[in-house]
Amino acid sequence: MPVDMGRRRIFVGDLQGCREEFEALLERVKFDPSVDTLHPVGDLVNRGPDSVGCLRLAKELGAKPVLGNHDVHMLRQWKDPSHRGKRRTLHEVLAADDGEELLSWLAKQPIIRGWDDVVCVHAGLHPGWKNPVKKASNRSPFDVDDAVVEFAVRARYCDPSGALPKDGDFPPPPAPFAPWDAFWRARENDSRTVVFGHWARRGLVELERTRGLDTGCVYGGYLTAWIAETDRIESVPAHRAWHRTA
Ligand SMILES: [Mn+2]
Repeated sequence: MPVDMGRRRIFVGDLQGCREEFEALLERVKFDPSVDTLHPVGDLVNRGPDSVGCLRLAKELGAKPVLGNHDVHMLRQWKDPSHRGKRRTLHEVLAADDGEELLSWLAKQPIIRGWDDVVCVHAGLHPGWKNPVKKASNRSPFDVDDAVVEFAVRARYCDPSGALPKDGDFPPPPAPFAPWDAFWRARENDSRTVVFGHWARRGLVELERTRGLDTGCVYGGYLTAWIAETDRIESVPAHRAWHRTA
């Protein structure tokens, strides 16, 4: 496919409320909303200092994100007052004049987006999903099977059947578990590149047909963008560590 510099898809790693760095990254890539499209790879909110600012800026710029586990969690709490967990970020957003609008906008975003050459998901794609894009694109997570949502927004390691390790992701589970994207690269007759976030401990991933963009900005690392048309990585340093590493 010919490179069209006029219309770039700019994928942005986990924002987690890092609004200042989001603005700095937009400067760095010379984002032009009249021609470029911004695709945050999920986890726009939580942990960092300005979740509201990140949502507002993304919405104003016409961004087309996928949702991450933190986004889905906040939206579930918004829809269901009995939903478990701390509600601090939800309260922050609801305290803003435009909070309800921001939440409604976020709730319309899917967990997977796809093009002829790229698939975008927050965490991972299940090895058994023959057509991951059809599974969940253009639909709110509330219209998608919970098991599909959970894998897409949380997976790191899985086995060839897509089962997740019982003891979690750290320390890394032994074979046959592998980072889910190993199974993506093993797919035959699929030339699409998958772009994702969610895995700050692993950091930047640049493997064949695989781009991982969570470089831990909220922990004091970097905020990273991938420009699909030119296959370029750009990043800006965190202004400080906003949250301790888990
Ligand atoms: Mn995440």
